[in-house]
Amino acid sequence: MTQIKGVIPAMMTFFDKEENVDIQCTRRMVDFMLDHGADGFYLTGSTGECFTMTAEERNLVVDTVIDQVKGRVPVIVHVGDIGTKKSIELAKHAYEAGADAISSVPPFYWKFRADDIYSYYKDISEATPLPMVVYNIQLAGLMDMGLLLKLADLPNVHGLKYTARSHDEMGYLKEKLGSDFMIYSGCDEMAFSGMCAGADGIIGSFYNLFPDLYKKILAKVEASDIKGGMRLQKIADEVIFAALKYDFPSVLHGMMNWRGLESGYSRKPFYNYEDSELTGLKEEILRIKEKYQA
Ligand code: NGF
Repeated sequence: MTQIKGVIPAMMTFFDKEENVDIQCTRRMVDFMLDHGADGFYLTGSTGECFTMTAEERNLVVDTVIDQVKGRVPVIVHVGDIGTKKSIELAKHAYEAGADAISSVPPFYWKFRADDIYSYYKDISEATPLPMVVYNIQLAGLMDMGLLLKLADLPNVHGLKYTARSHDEMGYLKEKLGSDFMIYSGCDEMAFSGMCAGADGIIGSFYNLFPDLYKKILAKVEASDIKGGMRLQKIADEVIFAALKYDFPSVLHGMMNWRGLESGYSRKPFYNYEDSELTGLKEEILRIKEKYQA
């Protein structure tokens, strides 16, 4: 697979007030993130509120972003859904639209057996020539190490997005699967640790907001500057912990607005904040800024 590395925002979906995908806003956000160092995009994942969207809407986001990116960075499209047939259709669209890779969470809600999950990934990854990035949310406990290794053996599976607060397994998998197999750390609070454990890149929600800060964290890893990297991660974490006291991902829209952007809305049932409801968060972030400037 093309070596897709670095800071990859799990892109939010930007809706207008009537809950339609806001195409102009999406284009502006692509440019904002690219101007601030994004190395790629991960579309229509959970941060992108994909499970509230129709296939047509997901495809519209994919088409819009790919058109706006114009090949400047790679685009990974999350095609996960509960039905294999639905995911295959999304994957085929991603391929035709010019995506660089696809990705998927395992099927969820019902209790699927490991063999069902294996077949799900096999069927989707065989449906297009695109490389597949398996998306493991460790907390969900749907896939164990044995299954992940079996999936990594599938011809089109070339990557793993690994969202966890510990990186022992992830580091082991990187070592075992080799340099051509891309591993992405998916927990923004643990980006520094994930990169130190051998990840090739980071995919996450807060990179919509400040990819620039995370570029600096990755540079610290590259320079083996442990103290510097930890300090920057601590700043990010304080902001993230403050933000996570609010409804997520809708709070991200409010925070993006503070970067001088009109970043649209989340879709119901996600709650949309009035700016006045976020005053406490804004003050907390200012305090964090002052603390670290001192
Ligand atoms: O939202 C989750 C839940 N994780 C995201 C990210 O891994 C999701 C993470 O950035 C993602 O990439 C996607 O949109 O599919 C968190 O929001 C962040 O670390 C704050 O906890 O696992």
